[in-house]
Amino acid sequence: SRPLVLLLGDQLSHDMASLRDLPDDTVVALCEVAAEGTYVPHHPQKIALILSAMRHFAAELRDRGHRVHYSALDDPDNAQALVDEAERLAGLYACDEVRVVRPGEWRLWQAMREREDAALPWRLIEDDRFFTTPEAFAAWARKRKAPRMEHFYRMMRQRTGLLMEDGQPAGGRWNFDHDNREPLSTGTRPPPPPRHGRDETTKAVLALVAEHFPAHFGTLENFHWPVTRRQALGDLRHFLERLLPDFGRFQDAISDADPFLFHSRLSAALNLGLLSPREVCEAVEARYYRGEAPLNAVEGFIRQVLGWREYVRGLYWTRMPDYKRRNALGASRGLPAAFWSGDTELRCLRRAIEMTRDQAYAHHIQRLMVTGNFALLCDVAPEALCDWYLAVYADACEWVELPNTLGMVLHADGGLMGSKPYCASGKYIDRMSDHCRHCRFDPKQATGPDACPFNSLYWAFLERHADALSGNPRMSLIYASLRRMSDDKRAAMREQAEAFLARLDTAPAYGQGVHR
Ligand code: FAD
Ligand code: DLZ
Repeated sequence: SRPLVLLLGDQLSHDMASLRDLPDDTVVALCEVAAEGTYVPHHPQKIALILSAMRHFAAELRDRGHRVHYSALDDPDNAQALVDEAERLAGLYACDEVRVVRPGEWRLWQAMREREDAALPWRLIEDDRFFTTPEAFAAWARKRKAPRMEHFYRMMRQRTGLLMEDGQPAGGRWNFDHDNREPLSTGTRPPPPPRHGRDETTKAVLALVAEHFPAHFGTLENFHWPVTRRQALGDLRHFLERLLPDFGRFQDAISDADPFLFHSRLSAALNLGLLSPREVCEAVEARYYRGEAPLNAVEGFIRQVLGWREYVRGLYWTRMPDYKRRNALGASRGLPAAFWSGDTELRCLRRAIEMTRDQAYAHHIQRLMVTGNFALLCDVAPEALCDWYLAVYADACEWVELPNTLGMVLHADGGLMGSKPYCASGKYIDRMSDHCRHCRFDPKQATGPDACPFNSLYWAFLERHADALSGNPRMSLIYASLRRMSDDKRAAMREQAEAFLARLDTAPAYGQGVHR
């Protein structure tokens, strides 16, 4: 056969299954297309990262002797959609099939699968860059009534041997989360992230993105993402040497000034394929055995990559396409307009959105407990919120974004991702961050003009969704507190929340407004 190999923008690994055992002279195609840049309004840094990484990867493939066709965004013949462009190139090079590894999104997978029996057949190949496959995950999940990340993670630890000693978890426990909840102590200054030089390729891409996507939310100024494996390995080294020892204890901390703290910033490089999850986990594990990083940090990190990252992917591929339509709490509000403008008096929310705009990044706790928690408490519709998270982060791919947003944040999957919603009041944000001291609202007040809106929103949310949530054993303490409250207090809180929600501007859906 004479295949055309299509490599997608998040398939930038030299050991991709689609690059193995190729007939001589096979054309490997990478295609920049407008459709992928605009199906949600991606952050300009995310588009620039992907296009620059694709261009660098194409050059590396040529250096390794591959025959590469690179479709640039402004090529006049470009069909501007992945399937159409690949089929155009297959015609151009007289190929008789298109080979591609499973893409990271259902919509593309579906479009490609529909062509498996076409005159020009598409051959879909399994992605083996992960620790597990959707098929193996499905087999594991089938045996369980209620699949839980924790059980999956333990099985994966045993299967990979990561942090295992004679069949037992290192340190005698599977989980060190309770050591990983410190707020940032005064005077702790995390080192700034590495800054990679911008070569001519990256400069050209930054100019192209500025020209083609001028209305997308987000700035390009702080573009420091690694666009090659070499740069990504530099970021990994920086993480191992400078950040990992404190990664655990400050994992849940939030800072008004620092977007990155001790987080690795490796998600984008992992998702594009510049780094493999296995090499990253093994490098982190080695630091523990060399006595260079504590177990709570190392286990905390491996739990995220070997546990959560693989679990959400398994859930995505075994539950789609129905998963995307789940809305267990019946949420229907549009996206708050402040998510695009940053224009809000809630300091924590404003800073998370500003950091997102400036860095195409916010760390996990900001995504979950600030923007996510706010959207949950306001009953924002899953579709509106998912489109936002998919657009604004450099690391966003639907297979990982959707379960985190729809499941973990909004509890819209009825409890598959988390056994209870991660809802919290202003008290949590005050404990974990220094935002409140810069905020005009008081986290200790629940009603009145100076009260932190998170407080009344929190109690009103619990009251509104009591039918769905109060029977949950993990929510029983909190519902007991709600019941102990006087009727007057509950009513005052409800009124305060309703007044806030009535004033909350929502943004027009994508395509009906400008996202700046
Ligand atoms: P670190 O804190 O250094 O964590 C290490 C690594 O663990 C990350 O690089 C990532 O690969 C993995 N990881 C951590 N948490 C998760 C998680 N919950 N699910 C899957 N992997 C995880 N991550 C994405 O890669 N893409 C997304 O589109 C994405 N969307 C999210 C949306 C929401 C609403 C939430 C709450 C989380 C989302 N996450 C997503 C997970 C997590 O927030 C990011 O992986 C993390 O913030 C990336 O920064 P980091 O590399 O510095 O992570
Ligand atoms: C996100 C993205 C963007 C902005 N542009 C491209 C592109 O021009 N060409 C491409 O192959 N991939 C791009 N991507 C990544 C794809 O959207 C990604 O491969 C799918 O979402 C599946 O994960």
